[in-house]
Amino acid sequence: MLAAMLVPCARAADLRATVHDAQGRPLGDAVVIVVPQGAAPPSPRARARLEQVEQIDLEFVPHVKAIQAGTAVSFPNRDGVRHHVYSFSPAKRFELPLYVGTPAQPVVFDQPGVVTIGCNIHDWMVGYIYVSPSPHFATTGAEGTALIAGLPAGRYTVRVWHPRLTSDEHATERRVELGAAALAELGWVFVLKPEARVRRAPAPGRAGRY
Ligand SMILES: [Cu+2]
Repeated sequence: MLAAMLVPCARAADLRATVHDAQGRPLGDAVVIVVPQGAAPPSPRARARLEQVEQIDLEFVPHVKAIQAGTAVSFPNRDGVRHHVYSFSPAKRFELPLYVGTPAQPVVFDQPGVVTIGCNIHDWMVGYIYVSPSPHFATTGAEGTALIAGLPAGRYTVRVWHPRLTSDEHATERRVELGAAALAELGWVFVLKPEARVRRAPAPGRAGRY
């Protein structure tokens, strides 16, 4: 057993996170971030990956996108109308002036933090890019669970971010020690802010009017 523990990555552990709201409903779009404690092994640079956040039926898809710091994201517009995507968030200010199709240059997110994105034309459009300092993260699906697989045995802090959290994400922190080839389960229950959308998107069939 001890020998196995001394060989990094020999047998990885998995972490399953479950998130519910105060009414007991599973919560999707929650980002679970797993950060190695202490002397972190050198974090692999974000693979030179290109991720995307689409605009479909006048909404950002996905509504919450988690990436590792250093990742580039493109913003393909799948609608028949122009969008003007921007963010004023300190972690990344950018602007993609009115466009159709896919802007030529993806946006690189190199600073960890939450980046709120909007559209100048359709002010109900809101989305979030969570830029993780750690390569280990996942987003919960509609069933409220996220699996972070392949974690080297060791100690971690685990925290959760969601756009409707009422507290700072660091207040959600838990510490966990993962053995080799183990499955750890952690659960959170959150009281949430009401959904703060300015107004709903019109039905997709009416999109041509905007
Ligand atoms: Cu728009």
